[in-house]
Order: sequence, then structure tokens, then C-alpha cells
Amino acid sequence: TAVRSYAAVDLGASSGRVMVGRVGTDSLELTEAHRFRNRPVRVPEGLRWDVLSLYAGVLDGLRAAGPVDSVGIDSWAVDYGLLDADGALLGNPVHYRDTRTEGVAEKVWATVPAAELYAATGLQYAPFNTLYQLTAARGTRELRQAARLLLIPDLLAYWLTGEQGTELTNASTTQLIDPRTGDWAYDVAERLGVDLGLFAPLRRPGDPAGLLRAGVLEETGLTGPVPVTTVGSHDTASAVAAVPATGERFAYICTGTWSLAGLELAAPVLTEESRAANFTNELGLDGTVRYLRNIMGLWLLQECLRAWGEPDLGELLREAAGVPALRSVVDAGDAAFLAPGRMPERIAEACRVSGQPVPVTPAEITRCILDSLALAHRRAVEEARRLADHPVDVVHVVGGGTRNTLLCQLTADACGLPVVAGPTEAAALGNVLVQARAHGSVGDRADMRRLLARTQSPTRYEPRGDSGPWREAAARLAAR
Ligand code: ADP
Ligand code: LRH
Repeated sequence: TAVRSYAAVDLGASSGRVMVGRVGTDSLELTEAHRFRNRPVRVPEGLRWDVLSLYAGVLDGLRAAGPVDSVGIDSWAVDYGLLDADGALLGNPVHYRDTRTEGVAEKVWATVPAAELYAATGLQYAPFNTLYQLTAARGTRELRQAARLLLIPDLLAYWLTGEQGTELTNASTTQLIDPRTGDWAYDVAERLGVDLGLFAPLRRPGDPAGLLRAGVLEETGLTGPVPVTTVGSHDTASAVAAVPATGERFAYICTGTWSLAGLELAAPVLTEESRAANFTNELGLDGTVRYLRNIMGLWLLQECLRAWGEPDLGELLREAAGVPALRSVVDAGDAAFLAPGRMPERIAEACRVSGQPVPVTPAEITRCILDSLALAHRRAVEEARRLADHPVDVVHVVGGGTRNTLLCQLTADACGLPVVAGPTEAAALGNVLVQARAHGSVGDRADMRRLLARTQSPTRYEPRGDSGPWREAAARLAAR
């Protein structure tokens, strides 16, 4: 069959990109058409996404991409735009790091206890789950006027095509989906007064999502018809689809702004023990479950770099490699690090109150962050495999963090397992491959992974030394 081109729009919390994947029978090539910063904006009412500038970046990217056979869109999860009855956007989408959800979960749990909520939706507790955001927004003029709620990738798809839908893998992060059925958690929604009529009908990866509008063709210089194809529109769903695993006994860590560490399972784990460990059951491709934990990720470093005036990252990482290992560690899963601002101070403070040496220089703080992330990776992989009773021989690391070779090596050391790192643009590749599958360029999910393993040449890191120091550091954190 001929080589076909698929445009993947992939919006991460730190940058957006439009990538072009060229897929043939035994070939898969990815190139970057356009990359743009994603900079949230703080206005008096709170932290907001600049969604118009993101949409402009998407249009620029499609123009740069040139002729393609289809377009797919993925982005970060949980956030949404509200539309009025005429389909116009009501206000800027609220950022999941906005403070409006503080203290909201307790109100929700007074109606549906946390244990019942977990049993019904399988989602870990995170203050920003869409359910808590909607609860925080109750009574606001925007929500009262809203006729429709579209998750971010669905909103962009609507602007590109004029058609509305709710993509399932991303919908599973709202805390309003039952992971056993892949349908709405009707009972939860009713008890909490969430109007499910706000959501457009569910659609699944592979479903058609409309054609680029005439106005979009004109702005991008593309010649129609150009179909938009539904992909795993949650970036993590797309990234996991692009893990180049060759067997079943693997864990994955999607590293970027977040680290999402866990397993791909056939069924959710909804036990009380799993809830206590705060593991989530998000939906992946083809009815799979992404059983994972959210770890603060390279956000910690991004925020420090911002505070330090954006020094050269490569140089900083080389210096950090020379700082003694595991002197001080913080809990990289702690939601206390969620909000932006003053990150070097907050990390130093966390070390101080836990009686550890306080890191001072940027290199020391960077080392503390990377050791802490590796430690959190170790904990998540270990607990996931125990709670799901699933063997793990190898840890696949994908996403922007694969560029951080120190983090990859430390993760291998901490886990005591080989790390296979790459691809870096996993979400875009998963996005491309789901389109390719829908249009007949590849077979099933296993074929997708075989193609990735053959074409993407990941880097292997073997664990160094014994894991004693990591066990000791884990115990130090647990004892706090
Ligand atoms: P997101 O999709 O969440 O915006 P990415 O997957 O693009 O995030 O990953 C971004 C992260 O990758 C950055 O925060 C940075 O820590 C890391 N990164 C990017 N380029 C490099 C590099 N050259 N060296 C080391 N780390 C890098
Ligand atoms: C990563 C991600 C993650 C969500 C978070 C809000 O980009 O989608 O899976 O938990 O953003």
C-alpha cells in the first residue's frame, strides 16, 4: 500500500505541536511541522488557558504540514470549554492548576463518599478531575448559560469541523465514566447534580469526527476534503498506545510536564487498597485500562527553570549529574506541588521540614528533583505491579523526559529494572497510528507496537548498583 500522511495535533501543558506521520506497510516516520509554546495566563479571576492562541497554533501547524490524509487531535486531560446555545465559547477554559477546586472534594464526598466514587469511576483523587471542577463552577453564570461542554481536544475538533463529540479516553478523566462499561456513571452524575446532557455523544478512537470546514481549508491552504479522525484524545492514552513493548510484562512511564507511571490492563482494579494507594483507572485504546499514578513530573523542574530565568538545561543537567545522589528527596506525588510559583523555595522547605540537607544551588535542587522523580517512579511501578498482580520485566519511558538521560538512568537504578526510553513524541505517534489504523495503513494494536519497535530505535538503560540506597531513601520519605 502507498505511504499515507497523518497530521497529529498534540497539545501538552508546556508546548503544542503539529507533527506529520508518514505510514507505509513497514515504515513510520514522524516530522515536526510546527511547535508553539503553551503559556497559561493569570488574570484577576484565576489561571486560564489561552485557547485562541492554541487554536491559532493548530492552524499554523496544519498550514505547515501541507497535504495530509487525515488529522487527529490530543491534549492534556480534564479541562473543558463551555459553549452557549449558539455554539459560542463562554469564557477562557480554566486551567486545572487553578485554585478554584481547593476544598471542593470534601463537599462532593459528603454526598458520594470517596470509596463509593472510586468503586463507580475508578479515578484516583486529584483536585482537578472534571467532576470537582464542575462542582466548583456550580452557580456561576457561565455554567448556568452553558448548553454544551467540550473537553479541550473536542473543542478544537469542533472549531475545525463544526461537529461535536466527547472522546471516550479523555472522558474517562472526568470522573463521570464507569471504567467497566465505558459508559457514563449515570448514578454518580445524578446524585451530584451534574447534567450529563451538557456532554456531546461519546465517540471512540477511530471514529470519524467530521471534515475540515471550508473556512479552515482556506486559512490553512489545504485542499478538501480532509477528514478529522478521532484518536485517543487524552495525550496519555495516545502516548501509551505508542509504547514500543514487545510483550505483556512491562510498565510504562509517560514523562513530560507530568510523570504518569503504571500498567496497561484488560480490566480496572477497583479495590479499596488501590484507592488508598491513589491509582487511577483511565480508559485506553480498545477497552484497555491505564492503571497508573500521577507524579508531579518535570513540572517541578520547569517551574524552577522559570524562577531561575531559564538557564541552559543541558548544562544544568550535567552539573546535577555531579551532585552526590539521594542527599535529599521530596515526595514527588505530593499535590502540594501542583500550583505554580516559588518552586525552588517550596522544594527547599520540604527538605528542611523533613530534616534533610537543604539543597541550595540550582544543580543541587535539580538533583533533588530528579532523584525524587526516580524514587516516585520506583514506588509507582512497584505498587502497580503488586496491586494489579501483574509481572513487570521492563520499564518503558516515553515522552519529552526521555531527553533527560540522567532521569532515565536514575529511573532504571531506582526500579532495579532495565529502562527502554523512547519515543520522545509518543503521544503524537499514538495519535498518528490510530488514524493510520482507521484508514487501513496498519492492523491491530499489536501491529502498531510491532511497527514502533521496528522503526523507533529506543535507548536502553541497565540498572546500576544495587537498589539499597533507593530503598533507604523511600523509607526516609515514608517515615516523615
Ligand atoms: P508536555 O507534553 O507535558 O508539554 P513534553 O513531553 O513535551 O511535555 O516534555 C517536556 C519536558 O521535556 C520538559 O519539561 C523538559 O524537562 C524535557 N526536555 C525537553 N527537551 C529536553 C532536553 N533537550 N534535555 C532534557 N530534557 C528535555
Ligand atoms: C498529561 C495529562 C495527565 C493528566 C494531566 C491533567 O498531559 O493529560 O494524564 O492527569 O495532564
